[in-house]
Amino acid sequence: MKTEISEHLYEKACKWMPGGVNSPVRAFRSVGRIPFFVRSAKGDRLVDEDGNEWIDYVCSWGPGILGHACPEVVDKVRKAVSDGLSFGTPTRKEVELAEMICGCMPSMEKIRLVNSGTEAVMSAVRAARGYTGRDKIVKFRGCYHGHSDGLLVKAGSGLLTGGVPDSDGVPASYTAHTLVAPYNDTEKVAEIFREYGSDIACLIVEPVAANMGVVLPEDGFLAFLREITARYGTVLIFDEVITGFRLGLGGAQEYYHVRPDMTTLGKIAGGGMPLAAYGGRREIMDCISPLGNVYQAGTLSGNPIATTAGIATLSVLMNQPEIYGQIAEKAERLADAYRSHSGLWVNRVGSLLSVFFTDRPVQDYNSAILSNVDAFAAYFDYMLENGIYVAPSQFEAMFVSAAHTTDDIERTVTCIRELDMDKIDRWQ
Ligand code: KE4
Repeated sequence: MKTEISEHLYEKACKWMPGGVNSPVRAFRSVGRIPFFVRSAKGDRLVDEDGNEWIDYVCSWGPGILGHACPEVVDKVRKAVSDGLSFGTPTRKEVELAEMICGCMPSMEKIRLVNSGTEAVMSAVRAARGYTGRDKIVKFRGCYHGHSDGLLVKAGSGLLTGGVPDSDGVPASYTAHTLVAPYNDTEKVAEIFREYGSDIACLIVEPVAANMGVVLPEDGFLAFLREITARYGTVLIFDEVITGFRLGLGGAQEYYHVRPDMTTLGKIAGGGMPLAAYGGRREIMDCISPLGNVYQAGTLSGNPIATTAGIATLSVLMNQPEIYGQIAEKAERLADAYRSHSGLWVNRVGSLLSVFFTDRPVQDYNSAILSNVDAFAAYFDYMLENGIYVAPSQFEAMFVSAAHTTDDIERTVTCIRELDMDKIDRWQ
């Protein structure tokens, strides 16, 4: 594998950008490699600056459900750019995209378009606090909701105390109202509500966790969260930045038949362009400026190019809903291959999956971190040497797109089945 150009670019990148990247996970630090620099992508393939080509199972961390440079999307974007890039005024496309999203997710009676998942979550939490007049929020260990201060938290000592910042630069006072529980642990959630229920503005959850690797909600977990939040007048927020339009047009809330009060979206909703959204019950969203007193704004919110990509992407998915069954089948082919090895644990829902290097079930953060990250790094190298790019971290997800060809899936299946677990151990 030639790497000279990527190495040269990385050296320059490190001079101008922290870690040479604009988002930490891209730096490949947890797999101990220098990252490759992508020149172009088409369908299920990435091509880097040295000409290496990979079958891509990261899909830009989820947006690429149709594959890269999907003609139905790129053609529309290409035309849109000739009409101007940004106006800072209302546009027809914002209305069209809002109608499409709210039509797919009826719990989103009103919506606000923003530029990133972080911004969507930060704004949704502010809206929930403004609507309830309460301060505390509940999140789950191992769930990631973007990098806004109050959500960069791990559990404090004991589960009922305020969160401890996960990051430097976040004052402890910014996370004191953030309570953390283990994912899938209804008992601990009930304890938190018994202690703080009347002061909890919102509970935010990834309905399928995908930031500790993919961890599925146990039967009844989401329904329990719906019941207890309703009982205490707490706003239930589903962070569907990953699962939205990934598990189906109605996201995880349709898949698991649980209706949240608010939802955050990103990634697929913008077709890979910087577009995200938050929305929910009308009475909550009407608290948002200029109607209400919860302030939120954005120069490029609802940008005409990003909305074009979002509309085009959702149009393809709405016109070809069979895509969801097809990509789920492809993902199951991969999961089945991983299961052929002892010492691996696979979690999959639809076209979203993770393989963990542990032989024990992975149902929350504490079980996920038992995975052997050195073995994962050796597996990552093996896959890359075989022309296959999976997420460069044990605690990320694998995505399958409509563009993954049968040949590439079968090539990946063969590669997985031929994984030599003994050699992986020696590779560590
Ligand atoms: P962004 O601000 O990165 O657009 O979205 C934040 C976010 C919010 N909620 C969920 C459930 C998310 O998964 C994310 C971001 N996901 C990561 C991948 N695990 C983005 C990749 C990265 O950070 O570079």
